[in-house]
Amino acid sequence: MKELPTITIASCANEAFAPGLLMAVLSSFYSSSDRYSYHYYILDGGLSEITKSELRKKLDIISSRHKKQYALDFLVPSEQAVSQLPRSEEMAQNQPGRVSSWLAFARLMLQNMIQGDFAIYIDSDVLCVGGLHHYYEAWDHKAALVAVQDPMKYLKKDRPKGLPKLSPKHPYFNSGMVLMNLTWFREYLSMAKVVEFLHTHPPDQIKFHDQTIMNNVLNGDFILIDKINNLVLSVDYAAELGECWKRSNLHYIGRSKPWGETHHTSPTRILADYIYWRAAEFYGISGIKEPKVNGVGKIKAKAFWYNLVKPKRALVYKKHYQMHDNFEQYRSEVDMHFNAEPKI
Ligand SMILES: [Mn+2]
Repeated sequence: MKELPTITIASCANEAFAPGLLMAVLSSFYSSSDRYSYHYYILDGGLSEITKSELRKKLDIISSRHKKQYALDFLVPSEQAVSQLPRSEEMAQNQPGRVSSWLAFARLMLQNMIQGDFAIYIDSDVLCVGGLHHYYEAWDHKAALVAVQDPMKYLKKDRPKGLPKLSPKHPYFNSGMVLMNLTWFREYLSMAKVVEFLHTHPPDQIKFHDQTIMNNVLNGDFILIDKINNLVLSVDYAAELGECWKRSNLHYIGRSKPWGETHHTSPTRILADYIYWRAAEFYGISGIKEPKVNGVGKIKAKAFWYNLVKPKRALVYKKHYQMHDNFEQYRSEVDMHFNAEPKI
């Protein structure tokens, strides 16, 4: 086979996130350009052998059907590396419901776990339709990071007290899908620096773990790419899904995940959850229920009231209820997309 440039992709999960990991890895491999080969590193937070072999088996299917090349390795951080980080109980106290162990720092630990000068890190709550190669193609081989602006938009909203004031327009990125320049990290944001950051700021000032740390060290100095590359499913960004989902990588932020036992689709996630469910069927990932939604009345009421006080905000809700009103059409587009080829 021809030698292709290799793109390194890393992710991390425990067994509770197994369906999400399967989706993230399989959909990223399937959707990313065949001009590259892909080397996956999975930081293993306690995955079962079944999950690991299922992942390999399905990557093999995609690889042989679509003539794509990949490698897959599972990694576990050393006890020494884990022991430097705050204990899970400490973190759980400040951030109830969030991932609270070394898993939260996985992308920062990567610099010491793999060779090479860069990696695209993806959370295990994403579904790629647009592919990840855009991150690589946007990178100049110098910048510390390539990322998408978070719906929160500006760094001042997640700036720990005591750090120098910044101009209000410094962009803030979402760390769920990022290209990391590992050489830069080894030099300027090593694990020793991460630990120092954790010790010099009170835990309640580090609202989003690694995302807070990376943003506040980088101070806006990174390459921003279009938000479709990491379409964070906030109410605002999700309103645009109807037009852009086929080019997007969807990011299912929030506590309730599409594979969760108690997951209920909210009215602003109907299309996103429908895409996830259909994709799960395509990739043969079990445990995801078909989304059912009601509550479109609530969206219409919000659109009405916002129209009186905040007309710009009203537009977001208007887009959402139009998505409901045209749902049959969207549904058939999604069905067509995932029916175009035999299931994995
Ligand atoms: Mn995430």
